[in-house]
Amino acid sequence: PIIIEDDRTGLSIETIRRALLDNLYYVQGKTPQTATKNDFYMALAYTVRDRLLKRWLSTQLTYRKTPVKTVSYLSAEFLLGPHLINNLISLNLYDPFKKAIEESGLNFQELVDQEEEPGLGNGGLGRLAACYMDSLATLEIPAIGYGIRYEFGIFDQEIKDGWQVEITDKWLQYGNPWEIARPEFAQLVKFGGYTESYYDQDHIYRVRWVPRYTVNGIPYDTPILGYRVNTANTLRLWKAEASESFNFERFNVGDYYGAVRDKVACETISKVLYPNDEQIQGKELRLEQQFFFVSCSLQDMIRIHLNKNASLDNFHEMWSIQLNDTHPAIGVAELMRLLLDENNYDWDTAWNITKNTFAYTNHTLLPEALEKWPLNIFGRMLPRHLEIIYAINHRFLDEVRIHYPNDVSKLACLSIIDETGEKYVRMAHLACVGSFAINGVAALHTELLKSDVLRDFYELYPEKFSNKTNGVTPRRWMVLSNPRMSFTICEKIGDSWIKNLDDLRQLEGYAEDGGFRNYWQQIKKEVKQDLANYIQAKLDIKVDPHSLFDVQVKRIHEYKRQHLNVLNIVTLYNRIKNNPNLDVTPRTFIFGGKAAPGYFMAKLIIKLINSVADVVNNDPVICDRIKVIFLPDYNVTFGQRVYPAADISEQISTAGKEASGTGNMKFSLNGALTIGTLDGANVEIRESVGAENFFLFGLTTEEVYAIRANRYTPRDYYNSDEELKAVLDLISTGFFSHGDPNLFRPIVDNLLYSDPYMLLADYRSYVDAQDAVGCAYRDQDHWGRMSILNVARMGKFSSDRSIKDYCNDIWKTKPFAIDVPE
Ligand code: 26Q
Repeated sequence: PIIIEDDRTGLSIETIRRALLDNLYYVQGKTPQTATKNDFYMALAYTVRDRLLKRWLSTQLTYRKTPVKTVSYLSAEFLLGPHLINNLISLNLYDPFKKAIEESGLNFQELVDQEEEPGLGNGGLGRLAACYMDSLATLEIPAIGYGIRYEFGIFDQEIKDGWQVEITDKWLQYGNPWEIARPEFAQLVKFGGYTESYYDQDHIYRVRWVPRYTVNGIPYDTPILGYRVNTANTLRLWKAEASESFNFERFNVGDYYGAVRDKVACETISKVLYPNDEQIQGKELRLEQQFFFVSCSLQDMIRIHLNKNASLDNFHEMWSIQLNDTHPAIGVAELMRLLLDENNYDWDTAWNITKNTFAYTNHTLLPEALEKWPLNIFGRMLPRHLEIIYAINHRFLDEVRIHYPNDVSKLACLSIIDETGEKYVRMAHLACVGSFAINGVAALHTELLKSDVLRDFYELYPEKFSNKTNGVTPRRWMVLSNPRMSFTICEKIGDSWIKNLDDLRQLEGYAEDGGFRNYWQQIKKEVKQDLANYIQAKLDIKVDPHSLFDVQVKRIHEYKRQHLNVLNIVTLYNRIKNNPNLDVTPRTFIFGGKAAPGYFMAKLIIKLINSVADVVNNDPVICDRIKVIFLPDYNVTFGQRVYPAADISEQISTAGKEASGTGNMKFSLNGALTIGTLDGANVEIRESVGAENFFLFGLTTEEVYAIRANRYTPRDYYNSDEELKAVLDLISTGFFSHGDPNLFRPIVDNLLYSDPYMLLADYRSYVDAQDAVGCAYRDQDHWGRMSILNVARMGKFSSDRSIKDYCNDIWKTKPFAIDVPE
């Protein structure tokens, strides 16, 4: 009998080919003769989407009719990266799709490269949210991610004359096949105005908020597939639109133009992602964004809850809301408002529900990154929330007074309102008071939260604190990005490690197998050749895949110390210039990363890297022994290329500054060795892979604190280290700036006269560790062993492990398997 498969669901190569042409015609409105590459990509994406909808709809239907506890992950950022291949891998359809495309006479990679990645995040925090969504689905945990559908994500970076130039990220311009708008679930959000009290029909005192304007939130849903399970969770992102009633008055007085202008104004709320990480300015629009998506999300959860529950009495038993840093912390006050004002709960009941619903993750140790909002801005935009926060604070401080009867200083330290100068709302304090759980993102970070940043809260509520070391998804960061290595691993130990990363441990035995080590290094060489080809194509620079690939990719920030890396490069440069026959291990230094547009020093560091690259790469004496590459526009897509190709991973932040890091994990999982400080998760990575397989350098957190306490004098290091002096002097003379001694003066002066991140104190130790790296690389056999052991011992750093820890210790949620009817 002839079996004809449905175009929308069939999995044979023939059907996929037919479906592709069908979608090209009926969705894109094109025939192959006139279709662009992007048309073909869109048709391909819809063909994949057709094949995942069954799981998504089954999952959502199951959640709707089952009383399961749901995780709600609130995050201002989700840095997803491209969907297409990830979804194919999850569905186990990669091979048939690739074949179908190729048999259609198309270039698979070319179509895949058409996808614009949704860059709806700055860096680590946003990417963590994306890895956690992947693990939640793979572990079959009922979950929903809530955030903002920024029309423009993180800017695209171009390098002009060595400087960063920002370009608007128009990721939606050709349409987004992975999202579905759900205007029927729109929510209204109020802003501004005033509050008034009244007595309701039962003569109970109540407050009503009379807003100055309202904004409509339209949800856009993206399915998040679990790996080879039926679960497909939802990422729901809100877009701001003008509400109907909004410009009523203006219309009534015939001010049509004014009405339209106001309409545009409120649509700016979801226009653009703020491109700052770790250094924040108190911009009103940012607070509007935060309240906008949090209010939409909480109202949406209440809507869903009341679909299957009689009341909100059990809200906290059915939902755990995770606050991804303080960006959504206003949720504490908003849930109180929704319960008190819109659902008529009394304070104590509302507070009991609220404080048993929220949990808060802190991601930073930098004091300047702790969010606080000037009271006047806050009160003008959210008058009712300010009242509620005062009421929360009043009761909280009563509790503090009982705990510390004779200590008024505790009140000022702990208060949600900072009254030391200009008044502020401290968002971390609101999050701590309003949450039942507080966690850091690496063991060291959590200890520093307890002893330092949140010390007073730890003293008051020790039971709320726990550590949840970050993790990354092995699906994207191994299987997808490094298929060569993944196949090699599967050949030896099967594929269980993809879901059970601890199974990588079985590779340990093969580290002793000389043949396997050889093969392992050969694979690495091939991956490095791929990157070399890419660099050749993009930058027209030739790099040698036999050289040591030394990679630092991450946001550009002084605390991450890209400029310490530069000091080492210039040191090597000086050594070769002084001794042209020096036998150095050939190295390619690869940098990537964006600087916040308003962060002068970070932008100057980019210029410095490019200026040093210009000199080093073109000096005949160097003769290609060292190459310096700055790859523009570092993003998830480029990360997928670069982690697999690295030999050495640079994790060189000042101890006590990097909360965790997650790039460190991606490198090590791809067989790179780490040169790093005892900071963030580096500490745990080193413990896991073994100290002998990790290049440690630098001060410890305790030493950093001790030196600071005794006044740090960076000049002493300059005066007592010839090589360091030569490096800083060379930069100062204008050697890398066409003779201009002023260009890099802000960097050199900062190092000599203040050096807040202690580069000079760590310089000698870093350069010596880099020498050890260079030596070690010459013994390829030994290097191969260390590389295999790194991968074999990294199981802990799967985001699956992180999510299981959150589920067991914080959310108390269990997997719920999804049935998909035939
Ligand atoms: C806040 C208010 C206004 C404007 C911007 C912001 C803002 C935005 C993004 C503040 C901070 C961020 C991002 C922080 C971040 O990415 N932190 C990183 O989180 C990772 C995941 O836990 C850690 O691994 C990194 O160590 C930490 O730096």
